[in-house]
Amino acid sequence: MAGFKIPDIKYTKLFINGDFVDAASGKEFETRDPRTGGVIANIAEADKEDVDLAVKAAREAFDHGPWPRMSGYERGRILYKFADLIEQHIEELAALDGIDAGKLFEFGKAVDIPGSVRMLRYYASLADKIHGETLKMTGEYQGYTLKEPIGVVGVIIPWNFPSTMFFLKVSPALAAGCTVVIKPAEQTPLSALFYASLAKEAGIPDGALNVVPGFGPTAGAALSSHMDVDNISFTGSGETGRAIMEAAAKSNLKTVSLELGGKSPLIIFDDANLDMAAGLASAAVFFNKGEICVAGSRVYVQEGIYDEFVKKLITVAENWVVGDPFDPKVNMGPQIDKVQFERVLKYIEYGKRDGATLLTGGKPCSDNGYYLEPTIFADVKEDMKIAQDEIFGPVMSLMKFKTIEEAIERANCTKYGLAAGILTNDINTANRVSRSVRAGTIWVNCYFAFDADAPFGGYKMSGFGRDQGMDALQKYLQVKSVITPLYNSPW
Ligand code: TXE
Repeated sequence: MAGFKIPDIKYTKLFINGDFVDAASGKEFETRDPRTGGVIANIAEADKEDVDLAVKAAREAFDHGPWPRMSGYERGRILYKFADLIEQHIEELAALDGIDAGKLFEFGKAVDIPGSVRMLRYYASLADKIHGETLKMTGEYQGYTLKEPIGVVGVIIPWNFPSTMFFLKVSPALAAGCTVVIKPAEQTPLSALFYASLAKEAGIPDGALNVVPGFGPTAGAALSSHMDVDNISFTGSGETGRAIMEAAAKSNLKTVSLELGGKSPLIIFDDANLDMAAGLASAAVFFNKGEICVAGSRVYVQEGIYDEFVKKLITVAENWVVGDPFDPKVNMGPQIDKVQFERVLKYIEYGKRDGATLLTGGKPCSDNGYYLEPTIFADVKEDMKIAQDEIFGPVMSLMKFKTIEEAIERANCTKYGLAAGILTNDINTANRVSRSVRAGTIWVNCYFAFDADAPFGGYKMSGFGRDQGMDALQKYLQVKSVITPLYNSPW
């Protein structure tokens, strides 16, 4: 931890119409450090009145402001500048996510923040490449389509990847020419407010990007039920996803996209390299303390390698270093908060109660903060809660299988369909499983291979709509058909 300095907290107010302002109610809430449970800062707490002001500013910026009207090239230039400014503050931003979310500082510096910069640049480069089509039509008419920004976009994000989530949603929405009101998770408002200040410095016009930290049932609900919000882009729990869809349906029928987590299978075939498999399987579920929607939390191992694999897996898991996320030797920091910490412990109890075998871990590993041991259960059955529910913590369910048919069937037997991993050297096996597992992302001989260019989202109850790639841009665009007579008007 030598040389590391906790940054000053510069931004604690709501960011509305280009200014940092207090909440209308004057209320504040505490954001806490999961390493200790202690308070980091008091943050202005947005409620309905503040969301109304933010939406009003975004509406005005959309209906009359320069952002949707400037050329895509100009918008792209401003987004590139925003990306450059973020790049100048990588260390500070990684530190903010480190104290707010318990995320590994070195990883944040190397991956989370640079990945957010890359995301922004990817969409900056697309801002002047938003095209419609020429319509041939039949008879007397010709036409073309215009791709127009959808309007005011409401964004609601969780706490597990505060920076990545911010740019996953905000970059394509802004590139499309939309204006945005974003509500970061109440656990992690710090980096989002910093990004607001950098957006202003980059030249994003007032009202085009508003940041309203607050709680779900108040600020989040006000945004999703707002009559002047045209689209909501959400990542979080299934329960909240349903509430958001309901609010959209009951208000103005705004379009919605939902990314709702998963229970992703990792399938390891007999021919896989065992050392690679043990390392990858551990990382797939212990990375980011298991607080990742694509965690490979169900690990299926073919019977021929099972016993040897388990020995290697336990060794890797027991050498996984849990501790302060600012220590470069550490692999896993604390769970986000007391609620999640206790929820994971409850699932560990369910595992024991339902008859799974606890191979390693299963306990808190510090008196202070929310640290948990990497935990592995074997002999897990498909109908156990630990095999079906998203735990969102460092808990692996290990299962043995015989044939490829069985692996496919079991991989598909949850309500989720976000991602899956396959480890094999047989191309036919890889191809067959890739096409048979119902999930939005399939990683073959890798895991967590994210890229701005690769669409990401769910099948089944993992949600709908895609983040990343060209597909994400389409979420924030309307298609308009313009039709004219080919020669003389028949009217
Ligand atoms: O999620 P919520 P929570 C899963 C994971 C985790 C569980 C609960 O299994 O254990 O969800 O986490 C806002 N209207 N995921 O309680 O409530 C909230 O303020 C509008 C998976 O943190 O979904 C926050 O900004 N918004 C996931 C955001 O929704 C509302 C990541 C997410 O919080 C709202 C996080 C409402 N009524 C949790 N209620 C993933 N897919 O990666 C809450 N919010």
